[in-house]
Amino acid sequence: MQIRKEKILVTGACGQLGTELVEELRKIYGEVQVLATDLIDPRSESLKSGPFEKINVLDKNGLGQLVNRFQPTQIYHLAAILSAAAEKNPTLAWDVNIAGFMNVLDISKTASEKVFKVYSPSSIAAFGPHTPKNPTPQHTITDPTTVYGITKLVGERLADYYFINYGLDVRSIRYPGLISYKTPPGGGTTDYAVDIFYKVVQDKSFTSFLGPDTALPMMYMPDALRGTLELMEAEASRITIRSAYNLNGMSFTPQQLADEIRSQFGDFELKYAPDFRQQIADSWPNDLDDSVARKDWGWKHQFGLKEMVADMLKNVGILVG
Ligand code: NAD
Ligand code: AKB
Repeated sequence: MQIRKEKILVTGACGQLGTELVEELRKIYGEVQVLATDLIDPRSESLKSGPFEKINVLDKNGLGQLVNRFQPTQIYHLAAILSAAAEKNPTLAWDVNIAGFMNVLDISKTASEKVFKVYSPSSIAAFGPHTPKNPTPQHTITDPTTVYGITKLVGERLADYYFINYGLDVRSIRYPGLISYKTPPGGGTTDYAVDIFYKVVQDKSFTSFLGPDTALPMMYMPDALRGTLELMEAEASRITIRSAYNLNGMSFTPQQLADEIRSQFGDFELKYAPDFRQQIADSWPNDLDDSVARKDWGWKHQFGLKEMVADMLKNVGILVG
Protein backbone atom coordinates (compact mmCIF):
# COMPACT_ATOMS: atom_id res chain seq x y z
CA MET A 1 0.00 0.00 0.00
CA GLN A 2 1.31 3.45 -0.88
CA ILE A 3 1.66 5.72 2.18
CA ARG A 4 0.35 9.23 1.51
CA LYS A 5 2.58 12.06 2.74
CA GLU A 6 0.11 14.40 4.43
CA LYS A 7 0.11 18.14 3.80
CA ILE A 8 -2.21 20.10 6.05
CA LEU A 9 -3.75 23.53 5.71
CA VAL A 10 -5.26 25.10 8.84
CA THR A 11 -7.61 28.12 8.73
CA GLY A 12 -8.17 30.27 11.82
CA ALA A 13 -4.77 29.05 13.07
CA CYS A 14 -4.17 32.01 15.40
CA GLY A 15 -7.13 31.14 17.62
CA GLN A 16 -7.36 29.35 20.96
CA LEU A 17 -7.59 25.93 19.30
CA GLY A 18 -5.60 26.58 16.12
CA THR A 19 -2.41 27.72 17.85
CA GLU A 20 -2.11 24.45 19.77
CA LEU A 21 -3.44 22.21 17.02
CA VAL A 22 -0.83 23.54 14.58
CA GLU A 23 1.88 22.75 17.16
CA GLU A 24 0.62 19.17 17.47
CA LEU A 25 0.19 18.69 13.72
CA ARG A 26 3.72 19.96 13.07
CA LYS A 27 5.09 17.50 15.64
CA ILE A 28 3.39 14.65 13.78
CA TYR A 29 3.72 15.64 10.13
CA GLY A 30 6.71 18.02 10.12
CA GLU A 31 6.87 21.82 10.23
CA VAL A 32 6.83 22.52 6.49
CA GLN A 33 3.96 20.09 5.91
CA VAL A 34 1.53 22.24 7.94
CA LEU A 35 0.49 25.59 6.49
CA ALA A 36 -1.09 27.82 9.16
CA THR A 37 -3.40 30.58 7.89
CA ASP A 38 -5.50 33.31 9.50
CA LEU A 39 -6.95 36.74 8.90
CA ILE A 40 -4.49 38.16 11.43
CA ASP A 41 -0.73 37.95 11.94
CA PRO A 42 0.57 35.05 14.05
CA ARG A 43 0.90 35.97 17.74
CA SER A 44 2.75 32.93 19.04
CA GLU A 45 6.33 31.94 18.25
CA SER A 46 5.23 28.35 17.59
CA LEU A 47 3.03 29.47 14.69
CA LYS A 48 6.01 31.23 13.13
CA SER A 49 8.07 28.00 13.23
CA GLY A 50 6.55 26.84 9.92
CA PRO A 51 4.77 28.28 6.90
CA PHE A 52 2.11 30.93 7.56
CA GLU A 53 -0.14 32.82 5.10
CA LYS A 54 -2.66 35.54 5.77
CA ILE A 55 -5.98 34.63 4.15
CA ASN A 56 -9.62 35.55 4.68
CA VAL A 57 -11.79 32.46 4.30
CA LEU A 58 -14.40 34.68 2.64
CA ASP A 59 -11.95 35.31 -0.22
CA LYS A 60 -12.85 32.19 -2.19
CA ASN A 61 -10.50 32.92 -5.11
CA GLY A 62 -7.54 33.62 -2.83
CA LEU A 63 -8.23 30.52 -0.73
CA GLY A 64 -8.68 28.39 -3.87
CA GLN A 65 -5.36 29.62 -5.27
CA LEU A 66 -3.63 28.88 -1.96
CA VAL A 67 -5.06 25.34 -1.92
CA ASN A 68 -3.98 24.71 -5.52
CA ARG A 69 -0.51 26.04 -4.73
CA PHE A 70 0.05 24.20 -1.41
CA GLN A 71 -1.98 21.07 -2.38
CA PRO A 72 -3.07 20.01 1.11
CA THR A 73 -4.29 16.46 1.62
CA GLN A 74 -6.22 17.64 4.71
CA ILE A 75 -7.84 20.93 5.70
CA TYR A 76 -8.56 21.82 9.33
CA HIS A 77 -11.08 24.66 9.05
CA LEU A 78 -11.09 26.53 12.37
CA ALA A 79 -11.87 30.11 11.30
CA ALA A 80 -15.07 31.15 13.07
CA ILE A 81 -16.84 33.81 15.12
CA LEU A 82 -17.72 32.41 18.57
CA SER A 83 -20.98 32.75 20.51
CA ALA A 84 -20.68 36.03 22.42
CA ALA A 85 -18.87 37.81 19.56
CA ALA A 86 -21.47 36.46 17.10
CA GLU A 87 -24.38 37.94 19.09
CA LYS A 88 -22.74 41.35 18.62
CA ASN A 89 -22.40 40.90 14.84
CA PRO A 90 -24.76 38.20 13.52
CA THR A 91 -24.16 39.06 9.85
CA LEU A 92 -20.42 38.65 10.20
CA ALA A 93 -20.95 35.39 12.10
CA TRP A 94 -23.22 34.05 9.36
CA ASP A 95 -20.74 35.04 6.65
CA VAL A 96 -17.62 33.64 8.31
CA ASN A 97 -19.19 30.51 9.81
CA ILE A 98 -21.37 29.53 6.83
CA ALA A 99 -20.01 31.18 3.66
CA GLY A 100 -16.44 30.55 4.88
CA PHE A 101 -17.20 26.86 5.46
CA MET A 102 -18.98 26.54 2.08
CA ASN A 103 -15.86 27.99 0.43
CA VAL A 104 -13.69 25.36 2.13
CA LEU A 105 -16.09 22.55 1.15
CA ASP A 106 -16.40 23.68 -2.48
CA ILE A 107 -12.68 24.23 -2.89
CA SER A 108 -11.96 20.82 -1.32
CA LYS A 109 -14.27 19.04 -3.74
CA THR A 110 -12.86 20.80 -6.82
CA ALA A 111 -9.17 21.24 -5.87
CA SER A 112 -6.67 20.41 -8.62
CA GLU A 113 -5.11 17.76 -6.35
CA LYS A 114 -7.34 15.74 -4.05
CA VAL A 115 -8.15 17.06 -0.57
CA PHE A 116 -8.73 13.76 1.23
CA LYS A 117 -10.10 14.95 4.58
CA VAL A 118 -11.75 18.09 5.93
CA TYR A 119 -12.17 18.84 9.64
CA SER A 120 -14.52 21.59 10.82
CA PRO A 121 -15.63 21.71 14.47
CA SER A 122 -19.15 22.11 15.74
CA SER A 123 -20.07 23.02 19.32
CA ILE A 124 -22.45 22.37 22.20
CA ALA A 125 -24.01 25.60 20.87
CA ALA A 126 -25.78 23.52 18.19
CA PHE A 127 -28.23 22.51 20.95
CA GLY A 128 -31.03 24.63 22.37
CA PRO A 129 -33.56 25.06 25.17
CA HIS A 130 -35.65 22.00 24.19
CA THR A 131 -32.65 19.67 23.97
CA PRO A 132 -32.46 17.15 26.85
CA LYS A 133 -29.67 18.65 28.95
CA ASN A 134 -28.31 16.02 31.27
CA PRO A 135 -26.87 14.24 29.43
CA THR A 136 -27.51 15.43 25.87
CA PRO A 137 -27.73 12.45 23.48
CA GLN A 138 -25.91 12.28 20.14
CA HIS A 139 -29.19 12.40 18.18
CA THR A 140 -31.73 14.75 19.72
CA ILE A 141 -33.63 18.02 19.37
CA THR A 142 -31.41 20.81 18.03
CA ASP A 143 -33.09 24.22 18.34
CA PRO A 144 -30.23 26.69 18.94
CA THR A 145 -31.25 30.22 19.91
CA THR A 146 -27.92 31.94 19.23
CA VAL A 147 -26.70 32.91 15.77
CA TYR A 148 -23.46 31.03 16.51
CA GLY A 149 -25.42 27.88 17.36
CA ILE A 150 -27.53 28.26 14.22
CA THR A 151 -24.39 28.48 12.10
CA LYS A 152 -22.89 25.44 13.85
CA LEU A 153 -26.05 23.41 13.18
CA VAL A 154 -26.10 24.46 9.51
CA GLY A 155 -22.39 23.55 9.34
CA GLU A 156 -23.21 20.06 10.67
CA ARG A 157 -25.87 19.59 8.02
CA LEU A 158 -23.50 20.83 5.27
CA ALA A 159 -20.78 18.42 6.43
CA ASP A 160 -23.22 15.52 6.16
CA TYR A 161 -24.47 16.78 2.78
CA TYR A 162 -20.99 17.02 1.25
CA PHE A 163 -20.15 13.54 2.51
CA ILE A 164 -23.33 11.99 1.13
CA ASN A 165 -23.44 13.86 -2.18
CA TYR A 166 -19.76 14.32 -3.05
CA GLY A 167 -18.01 11.65 -0.99
CA LEU A 168 -15.92 14.33 0.77
CA ASP A 169 -14.43 12.83 3.96
CA VAL A 170 -15.65 15.54 6.37
CA ARG A 171 -15.27 14.97 10.13
CA SER A 172 -16.36 17.01 13.12
CA ILE A 173 -16.69 17.22 16.89
CA ARG A 174 -19.17 19.16 19.02
CA TYR A 175 -16.60 20.57 21.42
CA PRO A 176 -17.60 21.58 24.92
CA GLY A 177 -16.06 24.82 26.22
CA LEU A 178 -12.29 24.50 25.75
CA ILE A 179 -10.01 25.37 28.66
CA SER A 180 -6.38 26.24 27.94
CA TYR A 181 -3.61 28.65 28.91
CA LYS A 182 -1.50 29.14 25.75
CA THR A 183 -3.87 31.36 23.72
CA PRO A 184 -6.78 33.38 25.10
CA PRO A 185 -10.29 32.32 24.08
CA GLY A 186 -11.89 34.24 21.22
CA GLY A 187 -15.20 35.62 22.53
CA GLY A 188 -17.30 32.71 23.77
CA THR A 189 -19.73 32.02 26.60
CA THR A 190 -17.43 29.48 28.26
CA ASP A 191 -14.49 31.94 28.40
CA TYR A 192 -15.08 32.59 32.12
CA ALA A 193 -13.59 29.17 32.89
CA VAL A 194 -10.26 30.34 31.42
CA ASP A 195 -10.34 33.96 32.65
CA ILE A 196 -10.86 32.87 36.26
CA PHE A 197 -7.36 31.35 36.45
CA TYR A 198 -5.61 34.57 35.32
CA LYS A 199 -7.72 36.79 37.61
CA VAL A 200 -7.25 34.53 40.63
CA VAL A 201 -3.49 34.19 40.18
CA GLN A 202 -2.94 37.89 39.37
CA ASP A 203 -5.58 39.70 41.49
CA LYS A 204 -6.97 37.09 43.92
CA SER A 205 -10.40 38.25 42.76
CA PHE A 206 -12.80 37.16 40.03
CA THR A 207 -16.24 38.30 38.82
CA SER A 208 -18.13 35.64 36.89
CA PHE A 209 -20.41 36.68 34.02
CA LEU A 210 -22.36 33.44 34.59
CA GLY A 211 -24.33 32.69 37.74
CA PRO A 212 -23.03 30.23 40.38
CA ASP A 213 -25.19 27.24 39.34
CA THR A 214 -24.72 27.31 35.56
CA ALA A 215 -23.46 23.83 34.64
CA LEU A 216 -21.80 23.52 31.22
CA PRO A 217 -19.80 20.80 29.47
CA MET A 218 -16.08 21.67 29.37
CA MET A 219 -12.90 20.03 28.11
CA TYR A 220 -9.22 20.56 28.81
CA MET A 221 -7.21 21.37 25.68
CA PRO A 222 -4.95 18.27 25.75
CA ASP A 223 -8.07 16.09 25.57
CA ALA A 224 -9.52 18.21 22.74
CA LEU A 225 -6.29 17.98 20.74
CA ARG A 226 -5.98 14.23 21.25
CA GLY A 227 -9.66 13.64 20.41
CA THR A 228 -9.39 15.71 17.23
CA LEU A 229 -6.29 13.86 16.03
CA GLU A 230 -7.76 10.47 16.93
CA LEU A 231 -10.93 11.24 14.98
CA MET A 232 -8.93 12.40 11.96
CA GLU A 233 -6.70 9.32 12.07
CA ALA A 234 -9.57 6.83 12.47
CA GLU A 235 -10.39 4.52 9.55
CA ALA A 236 -13.16 6.09 7.47
CA SER A 237 -15.23 2.92 7.87
CA ARG A 238 -15.45 3.58 11.64
CA ILE A 239 -16.95 7.06 11.23
CA THR A 240 -20.74 6.70 11.41
CA ILE A 241 -21.43 10.37 12.20
CA ARG A 242 -20.56 12.93 9.54
CA SER A 243 -22.38 15.89 11.12
CA ALA A 244 -20.44 16.09 14.42
CA TYR A 245 -19.67 13.76 17.34
CA ASN A 246 -20.62 14.63 20.93
CA LEU A 247 -17.42 14.55 23.01
CA ASN A 248 -17.55 14.84 26.76
CA GLY A 249 -14.82 15.95 29.12
CA MET A 250 -16.17 17.31 32.40
CA SER A 251 -19.14 19.34 33.58
CA PHE A 252 -19.07 22.00 36.30
CA THR A 253 -20.66 25.23 37.50
CA PRO A 254 -18.73 28.45 38.26
CA GLN A 255 -19.23 27.66 41.97
CA GLN A 256 -17.79 24.16 41.62
CA LEU A 257 -14.83 25.48 39.62
CA ALA A 258 -14.17 28.21 42.20
CA ASP A 259 -14.38 25.64 45.05
CA GLU A 260 -11.81 23.41 43.34
CA ILE A 261 -9.48 26.38 42.68
CA ARG A 262 -9.83 27.43 46.35
CA SER A 263 -8.97 23.94 47.54
CA GLN A 264 -5.78 23.88 45.43
CA PHE A 265 -4.73 27.57 45.39
CA GLY A 266 -6.22 29.21 48.46
CA ASP A 267 -8.92 31.76 49.05
CA PHE A 268 -9.89 34.56 46.63
CA GLU A 269 -12.75 37.04 46.26
CA LEU A 270 -15.59 35.74 44.06
CA LYS A 271 -18.47 37.85 42.74
CA TYR A 272 -21.24 37.14 40.27
CA ALA A 273 -22.48 39.63 37.66
CA PRO A 274 -24.40 37.63 35.04
CA ASP A 275 -24.75 39.42 31.67
CA PHE A 276 -26.19 38.52 28.23
CA ARG A 277 -24.08 35.36 28.17
CA GLN A 278 -26.20 33.87 30.98
CA GLN A 279 -29.13 33.41 28.58
CA ILE A 280 -26.83 31.72 26.06
CA ALA A 281 -25.43 29.34 28.69
CA ASP A 282 -28.94 28.53 29.94
CA SER A 283 -29.86 27.26 26.47
CA TRP A 284 -26.89 24.84 26.29
CA PRO A 285 -26.47 21.30 27.66
CA ASN A 286 -25.17 20.57 31.18
CA ASP A 287 -23.40 17.38 30.15
CA LEU A 288 -22.96 15.32 26.97
CA ASP A 289 -23.52 11.64 26.17
CA ASP A 290 -20.50 10.74 24.04
CA SER A 291 -21.12 6.97 23.86
CA VAL A 292 -21.22 6.99 20.03
CA ALA A 293 -17.71 8.48 19.78
CA ARG A 294 -16.53 5.95 22.39
CA LYS A 295 -18.00 3.05 20.42
CA ASP A 296 -17.01 4.22 16.91
CA TRP A 297 -13.39 5.27 17.37
CA GLY A 298 -12.53 4.65 21.02
CA TRP A 299 -12.80 8.18 22.47
CA LYS A 300 -12.11 8.54 26.21
CA HIS A 301 -11.33 11.77 28.04
CA GLN A 302 -8.43 11.90 30.52
CA PHE A 303 -8.80 15.22 32.38
CA GLY A 304 -11.44 15.72 35.06
CA LEU A 305 -11.99 18.95 37.04
CA LYS A 306 -9.28 18.26 39.64
CA GLU A 307 -6.57 17.39 37.09
CA MET A 308 -7.47 20.32 34.85
CA VAL A 309 -7.38 22.85 37.72
CA ALA A 310 -3.99 21.56 38.92
CA ASP A 311 -2.46 21.87 35.44
CA MET A 312 -4.02 25.28 34.73
CA LEU A 313 -2.83 26.72 38.07
CA LYS A 314 0.68 25.42 37.46
CA ASN A 315 0.93 26.83 33.92
CA VAL A 316 -0.88 30.13 34.48
CA GLY A 317 1.32 30.62 37.55
CA ILE A 318 4.42 30.19 35.37
CA LEU A 319 3.04 32.49 32.63
CA VAL A 320 2.14 35.42 34.89
CA GLY A 321 5.19 34.96 37.11
P1 NAD B 1 -10.96 31.67 18.14
O1 NAD B 1 -11.97 32.76 18.12
O2 NAD B 1 -9.99 31.62 19.24
O3 NAD B 1 -10.14 31.65 16.77
C1 NAD B 1 -10.77 31.81 15.53
C2 NAD B 1 -9.74 32.32 14.55
O4 NAD B 1 -10.41 32.53 13.30
C3 NAD B 1 -9.13 33.68 14.97
O5 NAD B 1 -7.72 33.58 14.99
C4 NAD B 1 -9.61 34.64 13.89
O6 NAD B 1 -8.65 35.63 13.55
C5 NAD B 1 -9.88 33.70 12.73
N1 NAD B 1 -10.84 34.26 11.76
C6 NAD B 1 -11.98 34.92 12.01
N2 NAD B 1 -12.55 35.31 10.87
C7 NAD B 1 -11.76 34.86 9.88
C8 NAD B 1 -11.83 34.94 8.47
N3 NAD B 1 -12.81 35.59 7.85
N4 NAD B 1 -10.85 34.37 7.74
C9 NAD B 1 -9.81 33.74 8.36
N5 NAD B 1 -9.69 33.63 9.69
C10 NAD B 1 -10.66 34.19 10.43
O7 NAD B 1 -11.77 30.29 18.05
P2 NAD B 1 -11.32 28.86 18.58
O8 NAD B 1 -11.74 28.78 19.98
O9 NAD B 1 -9.93 28.59 18.20
O10 NAD B 1 -12.33 27.94 17.75
C11 NAD B 1 -11.92 27.17 16.64
C12 NAD B 1 -13.11 26.34 16.19
O11 NAD B 1 -13.53 25.49 17.26
C13 NAD B 1 -14.34 27.17 15.80
O12 NAD B 1 -15.02 26.51 14.75
C14 NAD B 1 -15.20 27.11 17.05
O13 NAD B 1 -16.57 27.28 16.74
C15 NAD B 1 -14.91 25.71 17.54
N6 NAD B 1 -15.19 25.56 18.97
C16 NAD B 1 -14.40 26.18 19.89
C17 NAD B 1 -14.72 26.04 21.24
C18 NAD B 1 -13.90 26.70 22.31
O14 NAD B 1 -14.27 26.61 23.49
N7 NAD B 1 -12.79 27.35 21.98
C19 NAD B 1 -15.81 25.25 21.62
C20 NAD B 1 -16.60 24.68 20.65
C21 NAD B 1 -16.27 24.81 19.32
C1 AKB C 1 -18.36 29.52 23.03
O1 AKB C 1 -18.59 29.67 24.24
O2 AKB C 1 -18.86 30.20 22.13
C2 AKB C 1 -17.46 28.38 22.65
C3 AKB C 1 -18.27 27.16 22.36
C4 AKB C 1 -18.72 26.32 23.47
O3 AKB C 1 -18.57 26.89 21.23
N1 AKB C 1 -16.52 28.17 23.69
